[in-house]
Amino acid sequence: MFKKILIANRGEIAVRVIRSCRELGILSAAVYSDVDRAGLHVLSADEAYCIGAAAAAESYLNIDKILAVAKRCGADAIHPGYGFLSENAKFAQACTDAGVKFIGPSAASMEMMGSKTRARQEMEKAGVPFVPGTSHGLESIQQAREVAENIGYPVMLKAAAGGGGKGMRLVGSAQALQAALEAAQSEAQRAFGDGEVYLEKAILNPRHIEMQVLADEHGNTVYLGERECSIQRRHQKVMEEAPSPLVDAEMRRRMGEVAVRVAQAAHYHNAGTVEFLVDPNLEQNFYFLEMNTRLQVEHPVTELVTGLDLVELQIRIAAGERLPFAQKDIRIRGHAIECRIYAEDADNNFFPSPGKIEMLMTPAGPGIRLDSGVYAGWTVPIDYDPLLAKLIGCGQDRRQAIARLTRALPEYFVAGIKTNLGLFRRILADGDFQSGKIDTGYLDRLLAAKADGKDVGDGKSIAAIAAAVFSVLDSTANPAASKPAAAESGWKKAARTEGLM
Ligand code: MV4
Repeated sequence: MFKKILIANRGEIAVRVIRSCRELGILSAAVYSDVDRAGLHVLSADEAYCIGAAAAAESYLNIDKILAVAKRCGADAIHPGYGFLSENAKFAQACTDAGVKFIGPSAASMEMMGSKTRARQEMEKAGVPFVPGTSHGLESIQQAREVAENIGYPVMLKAAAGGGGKGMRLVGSAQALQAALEAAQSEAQRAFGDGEVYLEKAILNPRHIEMQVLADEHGNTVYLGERECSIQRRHQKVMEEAPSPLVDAEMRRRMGEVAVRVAQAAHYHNAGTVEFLVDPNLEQNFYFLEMNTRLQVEHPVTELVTGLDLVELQIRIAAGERLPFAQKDIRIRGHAIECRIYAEDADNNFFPSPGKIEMLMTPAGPGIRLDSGVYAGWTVPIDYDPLLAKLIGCGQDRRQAIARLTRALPEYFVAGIKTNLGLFRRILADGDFQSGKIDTGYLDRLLAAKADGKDVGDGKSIAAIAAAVFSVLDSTANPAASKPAAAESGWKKAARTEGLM
C-alpha cells in the first residue's frame, strides 16, 4: 500500500480524499495556491506545499510544479480529484514517467475517451448503442448536409474535443446548417485548439443518466448503479440522485452491462462514469454519450446506496489490489440525493458570489452527509469553481431522502456570501420533482415559472438566525492560526508556515 498520497486538487474533493487516506493509514500531502494558503484542505492534510499563484495555470494545472513537490515530499501516488488535471492524459503519463502512481485510468484510456469521435468509433466496434450520427470529423458542408439529411433534423453539431456542451449547436433545418457548422468549428478551435466537429441526431429534452463503473488492474469490471443527473443549468449539474426514479432493475442491468462493455473496450481501470442520454419518447432507449475518466463530484450518492467508499477503492485499485467483490455482491439499497451548494447569487442570474464567510451553521442528523470545503472565516476565492459543499440526504426510499433534505436545508446558514441554498427548497417542494418528472429542461422550466414566495424564510427563523449571528460574531477566531501539534520535519513545517505569512 502507498505510504503518502499527494492530492493535486483543492476544496471539498481534496478534503474527501484526505479522509480516505487517513482511514487507510496513508499520509496525505496537500498542494495549494497563494489564495488557498488557509484553505480547509491545507488545514486537513498531514503536510501542505505552496505551488504558486492563484491562476490555475500557475498552480493546480502546473504539472512540473506538482511533480516536483511529489518527488520532494516522497509521495508514492497522486490523486487528481475532479477538474484540473484529472482527465489530462499528459499528466497521467508524466506521473508514470516520474515513478509516481496516478490514481486513475491509464493515459491511453483517457486519450481514447478524450476524443468523442474516437470514442464513438471504438464503441461502434464494441457494439455499444450510441446516438445515430457520424464518428468522423465533418470535412465539408456538402458532407454535413448529406449526413443530416440521412439521420433527419433536428441534428446536434458537437466538437470532437468537447464535452460539457462547449462547441455544441442544435440545428433545426438544412437552411441553418452552414452557419451553425462554421460557428461550431471556430468555437471548437478557440476552446480546444481543435476544430473537429461531428453530427448526431438531436434528442430533445433527454434525461441524463450515468453509470458508475469500477475496474481493477486484473481485468475485473463491475457497475455500481446509475445516477440521475438531469437537474442542471447551462451544463452545470445542480442536484443528482441514486437510484434514478426512471430506472427499474431490468434497465439498470442492461445499462450496467453496456457500461461494463464500454470500460472493457477502453481497457479501463480505476473508477469511471459512463454517461447516457435517455430518449423521453422511448424511455427504455439509452445511448452512450461519453465516458468521464475521473471520480465525479456526485460520487457520494452512489456511495450511500452501495455502502462503498469509492475513494478507498480507487486507492486500493491503484495499489494493485483486486476488487474485493463481484457484480453479484453489489446491492442498491435506499435512496440518496445530493445538492451542490454554490457561492452564487440566485437573484443575479446565478453569478458567482465569492467573499468572506462571516458565519456558518451546518446541518447534521439522521441521513445527512455534508462534504464541505469551507469554514467560517474563510474567504472563498474568485479564482476557481464556486462549489462550497455538497449536502447529501439519504433514506430508505426517495420520500425519506426528500424529507430529510427538506428538514436539513433550513439548518444550513451561510452569512457573508450568497448561495443557491434557496433553490433546493423550491425544487424539493415541487410536484414534478417529487413525482420524478425530470429531464434536462426541468430546471429552466422551474426557474421560468413565477416565484411563488414559498422559498422565503418566515420571520421567526430569520430572528433566530440574527440572534445567533450576533452571539458568535465576536468569537470568530482565525482557524488558520491553529497549527497541528504533531512533530513535523523542518521543511514541511516551513512550507506550511510560509503559506500562512
Ligand atoms: C446531446 C443532446 C441531445 N442530442 N446530444 C450536453 C453536454 C454534452 N456532454 C452532451 N450534451 C447533450 N448532447 C444529442 N445527440 C443534449 C445534450 C444536453 C445535455 C446532456 C446532458 C445533460 C444536460 C444536457 C443539457 C442540454 C443538452
